[in-house]
Amino acid sequence: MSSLRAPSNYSEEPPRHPSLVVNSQEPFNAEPPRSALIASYVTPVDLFYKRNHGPIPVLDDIESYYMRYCGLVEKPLELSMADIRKLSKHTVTATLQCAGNRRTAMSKVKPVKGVGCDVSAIGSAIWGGAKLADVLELVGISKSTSVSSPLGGNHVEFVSVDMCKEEKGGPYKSSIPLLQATNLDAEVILAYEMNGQPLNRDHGYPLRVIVPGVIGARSVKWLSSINIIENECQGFFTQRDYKMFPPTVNWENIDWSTRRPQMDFPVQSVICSLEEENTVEPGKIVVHGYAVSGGGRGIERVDVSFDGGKTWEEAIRYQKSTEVPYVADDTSSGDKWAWVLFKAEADVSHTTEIVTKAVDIAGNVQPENVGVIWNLRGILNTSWHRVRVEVEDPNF
Ligand SMILES: Nc1nc2c(c(=O)[nH]1)N[C@H]1C(S)=C(S)[C@@H](COP(=O)(O)O)O[C@H]1N2
Ligand SMILES: [Mo]
Repeated sequence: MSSLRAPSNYSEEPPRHPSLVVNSQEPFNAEPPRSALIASYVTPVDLFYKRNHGPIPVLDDIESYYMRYCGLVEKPLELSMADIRKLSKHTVTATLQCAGNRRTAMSKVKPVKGVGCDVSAIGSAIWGGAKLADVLELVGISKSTSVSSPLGGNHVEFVSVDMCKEEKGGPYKSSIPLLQATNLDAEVILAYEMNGQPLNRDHGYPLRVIVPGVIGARSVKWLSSINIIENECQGFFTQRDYKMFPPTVNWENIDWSTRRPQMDFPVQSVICSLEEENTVEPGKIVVHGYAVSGGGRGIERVDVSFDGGKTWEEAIRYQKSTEVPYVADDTSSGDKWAWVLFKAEADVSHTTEIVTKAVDIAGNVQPENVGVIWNLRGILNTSWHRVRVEVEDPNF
C-alpha cells in the first residue's frame, strides 16, 4: 500500500498563514487579502488560496509513496517519487483559478450554492514537475496519439485519496481528454514543486496535476492513481459540479447531463488595490489588479474606467515590475498560462465607481453585468469588476 492516507477528521490539518481570509474552516477554504495578489507577480505559497473538499491527506513516509497507472493500459505501472523525478523536469508559470472565484458577488444577484469567495481564489505559481505526456509514454501512450490510446482510452482520470462528502466519503477525482494530456504544448504536468519548494500539504504533497488554462477543479491534488478511461470521469466533481448552466436553470429543473464539465476559464480581470467600498481624499488614485484568460489565450488589453464605465483608458500591463510594461511577442510564452498585472491612474474629485474589463487575444470580453451570467452554482463570475470610491471633502 502507498503510504498516502486520508484522515477522517480535521485533527491533522497543516499550519496556515494568519492573514488568509477563511471562507470555510472544515473543509479549509481560504483566500489571501486582495493586496497580496498584486504585491508580487508570483503568489507566495503561504498566501496562495486553498480550496479543499475534505481533510488534508498525510504522507508519513515518502519512500513508500507510489502512484498507480491503470485502466486501459497494456501493463499497469507503479511509480515512486524517485521514478517521477528521474524524468526531465519541466517548469511552467501558470495561474490557477477556482471556478468559484468572485462567487460572493454573484450570490448578491440571487443566492447560489457553494462556498463564498471574494476575488482572490486565484494565484500564480511556478510549478515544477514531470510532463504528463512523458509519464504516459511509460505506459505505452505515445505523444503522437491522434485519436484514442491503443486500448481505446479517450480520457485521463486523476484520482486522489482525500475523503469528500460530495463523493460520499470517496476521494476527489476528475479527468481531462487524452489528447490534452499527450499534447506537449498544453504543458500538463505532474507537479512536485511550487515556487521552487516541494509542494506543501495544502497544495497537494507529494504530487498533483497542473492543467494550465483550465479551472482549478481539474488540477487534482494528492494523486494516488491515474486511470486511462474510455469516457470522461463519472465522479461528482466532473458530472455534478463545475458545469455552467443558464440563468433559467434551478435546483428543480436541473439536468446535469445536458452540460459538459467546464474546462477552460473565461477572460477575467479584477482590481486588487481597492476593496468593494473605499473612502479616499480627492486627487490622484492608482489602481492595480490582475487579468488572465484560459486556454492559453493571453491578455490583449485591459480597460479601466474611473467614471463607472462611461469612458475608458487602457491600463499598463506588467509582469515583474510596474517599471517594465509588458509587451507580448510571439517568442515568449509570456502570459500564455499566467496572468498579467495592470496599473492605471487618474484624478478623482468626486464619488465614483472604478471599473475594469479585459480583452484576450481571441477578442473575448467580460460581460458587463453579473446578472446575465448568474448560475445556480455561482461559477465563472467574470463580469466587469466594479469598486466604489467615495471621495471625502477635505474641508470637513
Ligand atoms: N484531491 C483534491 N484535489 C483538488 C481539490 C480537492 O478538494 N481535492 N480541489 C480542486 C479545486 S476546486 C481547486 S480550485 C484547486 C485548488 O488548488 P489549491 O488549493 O492548491 O489552490 O484544487 C483542485 N484539486
Ligand atoms: Mo475550485
